[in-house]
Amino acid sequence: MKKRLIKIVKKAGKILKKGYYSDKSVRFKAKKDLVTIYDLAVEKYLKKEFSKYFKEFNIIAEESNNNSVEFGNSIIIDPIDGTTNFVNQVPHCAISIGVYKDKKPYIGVVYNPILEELYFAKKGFGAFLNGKKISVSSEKDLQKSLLATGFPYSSAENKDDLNDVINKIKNILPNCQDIRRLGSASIDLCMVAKGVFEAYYEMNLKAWDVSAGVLILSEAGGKVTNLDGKEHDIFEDKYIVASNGLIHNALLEKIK
Ligand code: LIP
Repeated sequence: MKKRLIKIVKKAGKILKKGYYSDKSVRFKAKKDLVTIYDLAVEKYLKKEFSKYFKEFNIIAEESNNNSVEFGNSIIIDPIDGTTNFVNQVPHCAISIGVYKDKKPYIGVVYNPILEELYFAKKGFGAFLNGKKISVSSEKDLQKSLLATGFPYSSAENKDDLNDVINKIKNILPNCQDIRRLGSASIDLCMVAKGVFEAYYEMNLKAWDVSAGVLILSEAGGKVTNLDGKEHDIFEDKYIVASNGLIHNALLEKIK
């Protein structure tokens, strides 16, 4: 499956890359949530190829109606994770593909065709960037840790979510080295996996934002939980907290 999957994702990356350097017609799904013709084109291409070659999996995809799709043996697609970056030509945008067998992560691919970076992990076989093994950082001190986060689209209308973001930053910022906001959850998780960031947290993400990144990070030696430190559920949990494992508890204490 690996070879065929990567071949398909790389081809889809050509569509993303063409769009990145072209005029895009942008539509607003919500006040802050964008979609372009390229999100739709990448998704259409991936769905066509996956249903041709991987018939044993159903498909859950960001721009599709997934109401009648039951999560189980599933391929979860985010055609462009970091659409706001894509629209504004910030080079942090990626195709994210999480392959799940019986609801358990099996393969994860995050491909950024602008920077030509392909992250790959298969359960039990480690995590790789362009074929080279990656692992999380060995930093143990939260105060020396570089973190990443994201801001939810709901902050446009939901005051509780907005206040939550601000309060968490108030608690964490004085207690770490600094905080970054790159704008693509799948890439943020991969940045923790390769040891650039010690940790990453965000609220209100969708399964397609993180379905691949969570496996890539755990295969790189990291830890992913919800706010209570329990196993993270990609469909159910409001918060994702992801780290190198070593600063996880210290971060959870500040976040809560
Ligand atoms: C986006 C994320 C981003 C997050 C947004 C959104 P999209 O994904 O990856 O980091 O802050 O809430 O979910 O919508 O570009 O696929």
